[in-house]
Amino acid sequence: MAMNKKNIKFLGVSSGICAPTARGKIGAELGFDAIRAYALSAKIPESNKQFDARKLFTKNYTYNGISFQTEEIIFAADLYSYIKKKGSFFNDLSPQDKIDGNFEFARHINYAFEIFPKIRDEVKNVLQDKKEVFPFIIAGDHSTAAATISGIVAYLEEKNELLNKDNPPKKLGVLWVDAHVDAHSPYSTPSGNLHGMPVGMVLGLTDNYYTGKALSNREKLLESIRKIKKKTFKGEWNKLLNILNEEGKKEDATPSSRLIEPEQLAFIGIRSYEKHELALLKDENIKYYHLTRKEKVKSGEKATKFGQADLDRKNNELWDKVNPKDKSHLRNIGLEEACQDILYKLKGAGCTDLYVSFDIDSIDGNLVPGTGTPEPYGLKIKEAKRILSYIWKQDIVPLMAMELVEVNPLLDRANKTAKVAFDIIKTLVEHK
Ligand SMILES: [Mn+2]
Repeated sequence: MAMNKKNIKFLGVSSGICAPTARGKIGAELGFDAIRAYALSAKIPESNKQFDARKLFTKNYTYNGISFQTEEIIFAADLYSYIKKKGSFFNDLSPQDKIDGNFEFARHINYAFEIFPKIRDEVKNVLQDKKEVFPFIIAGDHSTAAATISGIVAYLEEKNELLNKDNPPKKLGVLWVDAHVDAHSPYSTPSGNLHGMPVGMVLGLTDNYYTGKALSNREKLLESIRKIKKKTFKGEWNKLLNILNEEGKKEDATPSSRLIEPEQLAFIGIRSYEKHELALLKDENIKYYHLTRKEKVKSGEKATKFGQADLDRKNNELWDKVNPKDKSHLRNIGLEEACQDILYKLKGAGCTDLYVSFDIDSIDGNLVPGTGTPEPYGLKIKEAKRILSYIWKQDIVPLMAMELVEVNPLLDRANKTAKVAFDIIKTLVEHK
């Protein structure tokens, strides 16, 4: 049995402060509104048998035998009143960080403390609905994925308690479709942005995974600051991990467990990552299919920095150079084959249900300029749809929930990225 599509509930999680706001990139909290605005401006269909995009995110809409509902958990306005209360969004940083200026190890973690429990509880509530609802989360910055996974895991754990002992326990598999690995923690982050840490949160990372010595000058500098600041961020990070494990009330508790084990996790589309993240993937034997890493692509033109030249390029074929011997390169295996391979590995690890976290930046940055950290050489839109169609249809590890994140209309051009996001969501409606 593939995914249950009878009742789909869109959950709006409009948070955006944990993306790189320091560079003026606030705006991911408006992603859901941009997608919805695009849908609302669609043409009126000629007959009422046709799909009516204008109705998809209204209170209740039925099409093709599927009922759609929309519920908002976190609003963009919540973030703005939080900032208003603080006076400025930099005012929730610790005093030491404000003295030091631009760098902090878990920026705006106080906002995560506020919204994560709400997201976790509501995701769990929706899953407990007797009508068997499929949650489709449309979120802003990627950090909240950890709260979503926390809600799903809590739901599965409760279900396991009620299960007859002869039944195999429910176990979550997580497929991360993203340009980035998002597996940092304050112990390794180069930016301090929590949207690069949701994988680190669900794996409960409390150490820098990289043990080698090949650090850049900047990394060496950060390491020395990290040593001084560890006392501050350790407590805050542990508090966040404990919130995710529903033990948020114990202030100084050490994180009791990981939400998922590395074997329950896999990646598609990654092409921008730090040493620490790669070390984690290799050491923990985590399955991944990557695309071309930008630094390795050089043919006359500098491709190390994502710039206007990348945005203007019509396609990435010339640049997407593939080493044919690289067995983990997505282009050497094929999309469906990669998905199948990942799903059998997750199934082998005992996973019974799948969650897909789809970051819009998994798609080529040329095609989705409206996102905080666009990366070139990504998936084509058709490829992203093929991956998701395959995931929706398959019954190796059936899909129980998914999310789409990181649309930022303030960085977009004429709502282009919201249109891509909407087209991807629409695939779900059309999919037979
Ligand atoms: Mn991401």
